[in-house]
Amino acid sequence: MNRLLDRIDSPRDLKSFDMDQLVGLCAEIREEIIETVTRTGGHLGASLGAVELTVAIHRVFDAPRDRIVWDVGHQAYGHKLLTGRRDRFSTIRQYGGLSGFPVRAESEYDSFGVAHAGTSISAGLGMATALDAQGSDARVVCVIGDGGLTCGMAFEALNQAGHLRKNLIVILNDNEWSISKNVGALSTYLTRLTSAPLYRRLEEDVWELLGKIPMAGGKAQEIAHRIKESLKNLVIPGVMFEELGFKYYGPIDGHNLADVLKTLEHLKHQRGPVLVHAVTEKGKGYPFAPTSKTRAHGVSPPTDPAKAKPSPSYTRVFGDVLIELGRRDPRVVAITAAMPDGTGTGAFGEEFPERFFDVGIAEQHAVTFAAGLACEGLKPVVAIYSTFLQRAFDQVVHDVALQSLPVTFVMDRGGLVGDDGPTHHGVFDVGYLRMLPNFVVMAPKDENELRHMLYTQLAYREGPTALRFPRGSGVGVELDPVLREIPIGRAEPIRDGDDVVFFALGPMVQRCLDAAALLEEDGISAGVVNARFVKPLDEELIRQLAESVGHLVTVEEAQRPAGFGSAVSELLTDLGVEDVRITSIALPDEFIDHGKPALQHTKVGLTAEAIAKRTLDAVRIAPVPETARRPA
Ligand SMILES: Cc1ncc(C[n+]2csc(CCOP(=O)(O)OP(=O)(O)O)c2C)c(N)n1
Repeated sequence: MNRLLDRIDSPRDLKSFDMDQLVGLCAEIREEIIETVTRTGGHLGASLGAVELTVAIHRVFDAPRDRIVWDVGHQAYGHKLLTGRRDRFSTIRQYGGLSGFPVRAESEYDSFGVAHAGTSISAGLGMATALDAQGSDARVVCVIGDGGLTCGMAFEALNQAGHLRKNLIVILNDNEWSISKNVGALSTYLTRLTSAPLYRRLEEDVWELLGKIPMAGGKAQEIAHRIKESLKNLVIPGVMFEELGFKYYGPIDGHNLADVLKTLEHLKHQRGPVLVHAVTEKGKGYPFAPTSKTRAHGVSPPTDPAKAKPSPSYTRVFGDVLIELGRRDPRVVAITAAMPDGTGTGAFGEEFPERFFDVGIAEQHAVTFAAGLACEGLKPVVAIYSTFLQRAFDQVVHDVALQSLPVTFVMDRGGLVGDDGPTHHGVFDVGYLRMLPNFVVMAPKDENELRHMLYTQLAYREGPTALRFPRGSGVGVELDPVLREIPIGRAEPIRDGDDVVFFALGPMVQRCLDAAALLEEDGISAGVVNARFVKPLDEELIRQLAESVGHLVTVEEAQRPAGFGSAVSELLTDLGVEDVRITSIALPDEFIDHGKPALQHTKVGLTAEAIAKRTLDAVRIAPVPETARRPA
């Protein structure tokens, strides 16, 4: 096969391409992305929408000397194809293969690691400032979506960039879509900018004019600039970016390669901060994108039709019970940070539009907004992925916990998430929430318990509560018809055992039941307790079992430092319980690579077999002496 793409081992190779070849290259990149990603699964829509921008950036700038900083990084598949990773592209998001996001350790062309939104302008500004200080004239190009621009930190960065006036090029890739349709006043504003035909035409005229008038002492440029300023204000009252100190170019058609190239060539030599507003179409070239609710933001690999239909996901069960509880109590309101579908809250929003808030990619604001709602007697449910709540830690501490406001946090993707990898694992939440005074933190053993827990959270008015559940299908258990409150801080003993007792958190309960069955074959009698609560702990039960059995094994899919196991150890120390052995099975103090969840669980020792083996070793190495045990 004689593809243009196969001639590109580094961006240098596309410098010699003529315009027809560049256009052909764009088509091939699209084809390659669609062909591969519909097989492997991954972020499709964003990368397809950014193909021409990617080719133009690599044509005009000299990466890696010039720094390209992607926001979120899910649109960088084309960039990976052009920067020496074409041969490994089919391994994307698979264990040992390419990451689905830019990673500094993966390539010198990935100038900044990313996957959470809104970081590009801050990182780019830092680089531009450092390069300037070192006397380098290397350029920094940040590419941020209209969704990413709803992040508070993107504005914090614009604010400083307009003030510092370093050379920084920001490309705003505006496709009007976040994961779902972008929302908010900023989105409306961008639409106004892009649908102001008079301004666009006049802008082009001024551009032309600038090219034609001989630059006599900068006078013509100055006049043209003044014309441009006044015309602009005629149509759009103050282009916000210009007010913030950026030179604003656009809107341009982000799929018109010639236009994009011309604009970037022009800007390459501009001084100070500039922003190019490129209008693109998310999912461009993928036939199913226009009818997809998310413009093909992400696609899953094809499923095996022979496989049994999976049980409904935890997300789905949560979304359903939220609606049920919303029907019962008009004070229940739901908040998402740009992820109505991902968090399962979209259906609640359709039924109760006035009680549903998509705040944009603004987790910090989401949390403090919820705090305000709680102050006035509403029952806000912040539905969020565990990994994204990290961004709002201070808001959780300062605005919610400190004032003990009854905000309900529901954290999806608690635990290892698979193909998205370390940027998306929800493994720190147990640690960062259990340390906070006033918080109740819980994890259900299955989707049925999840429903009771949400009911419990909304009934609890004394302070904030957090619930964490894993990505993916539930266990497949029956759902109780009647919801009930679970006593706060009460664990659930499930299986008796004389030699050792598992204290398991969330989905690890089932894993420990399987491990207990395996241990029985080795003559070890293992009990299992569904811990339910990370905070407050069931002191009485922990003390009693520590004293009667003498060996507790805590099992959690969260970081070991500061995790649930640490909490149990701290408690036993505080209670002065001696002669007890504690084995803590949790995630190691490292970032876990992307790959399939089953493989990740094997790697970290969280399969039933690994849990059983670890426990057997612990029991055999030093059995608890009979004398250390007291009757229950
Ligand atoms: C802090 C944070 N919150 C949520 C997400 C989940 N997320 C991934 S991509 C995305 C939408 C990004 O929209 P935009 O920047 O416009 O890029 P597009 O996908 O439209 O190209 C969201 C909300 C994230 N990556 N980071």
